[in-house]
Amino acid sequence: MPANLPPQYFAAEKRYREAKTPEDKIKALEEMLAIMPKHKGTDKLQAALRAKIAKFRRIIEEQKRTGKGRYAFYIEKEGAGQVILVGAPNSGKSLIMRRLTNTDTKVAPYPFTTTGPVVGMMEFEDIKIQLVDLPPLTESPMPGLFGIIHDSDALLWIHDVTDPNPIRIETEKQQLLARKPQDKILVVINKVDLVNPPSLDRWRSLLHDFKLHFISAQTLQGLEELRRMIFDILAVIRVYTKAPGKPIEYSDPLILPKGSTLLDAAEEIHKDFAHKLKYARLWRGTSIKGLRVEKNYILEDRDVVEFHIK
Ligand SMILES: Nc1nc2c(ncn2[C@@H]2O[C@H](COP(=O)(O)OP(=O)(O)OP(=O)(O)O)[C@@H](O)[C@H]2O)c(=O)[nH]1
Ligand SMILES: [Mg+2]
Repeated sequence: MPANLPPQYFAAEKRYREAKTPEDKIKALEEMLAIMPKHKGTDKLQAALRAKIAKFRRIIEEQKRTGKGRYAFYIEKEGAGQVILVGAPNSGKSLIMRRLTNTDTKVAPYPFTTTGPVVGMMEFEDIKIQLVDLPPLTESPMPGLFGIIHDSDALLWIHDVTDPNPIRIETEKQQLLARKPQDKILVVINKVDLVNPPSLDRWRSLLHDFKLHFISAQTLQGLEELRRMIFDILAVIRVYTKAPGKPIEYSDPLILPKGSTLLDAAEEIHKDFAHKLKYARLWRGTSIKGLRVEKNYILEDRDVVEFHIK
């Protein structure tokens, strides 16, 4: 890696790593090429970038020819995390999606209504979480569906409350657990307006080892709590930053995995920044005000940090 690449190069490189579609990969690679100083020392790197661009162009061509492929359903992540709605035909995935995101994914009283991924953003307090509505989970689901499930950050596993079929549930459970750890799956039992509360115990015993939530997308019962539970299943925290003597930056908080340290937060901003970090002052709720904390300090959701650098 040749030295003296400008910081913009690394920003573009980050976009390249995070890009989910071959089109976006190419865009970021082209930016990296444009930013890079052109001299003998960067010849090899230039050639490597051009080879990568060519590779992604071939992938696009391939997709056009076959009309599908691994990259056909790559969904670029946006917001604080990507959460997928999966479940049997007609369980109410699309209506839940509409209620939470205001996207106009089609809802209909017959199965197999949704035929491809539909992406939308759900607001939760001061952040947005990406939701993806999918065609139903069946014995032979849409090609690429399992790839999307695998690549996501968490799953909402939706059921129609009137269909507590143990065989279907077991089949779906195997399909999902092969691709996502159990603590990243939230079970949502929908259409509770159609049954009496005592019948919900059946579901509690069928899925006792999962986090469970009962809703009606029709009457909106349980939907607001669902937003909070979706945030919780992502297992991330929001961290607000401020510079010494400046006000707190309340928009666009850093999103970090639970358990992240002060140093992780600094690295999320920039590698160089993390190198320069000395300590920080921390504000937390009404209890902690301007406490000096060191690099290995574990942050919590809604912490405010003021970075002090060398
Ligand atoms: N009574 C009642 N009906 C609901 C509820 N949620 C969804 N429905 C109805 O159930 C039917 C199926 O809803 P969809 O949202 O299209 O179901 P889906 O899971 O997206 O279906 P596919 O795309 O085919 O997999 C529609 O007629 C909805 O109006 C609910 O909470 N209560
Ligand atoms: Mg649907």
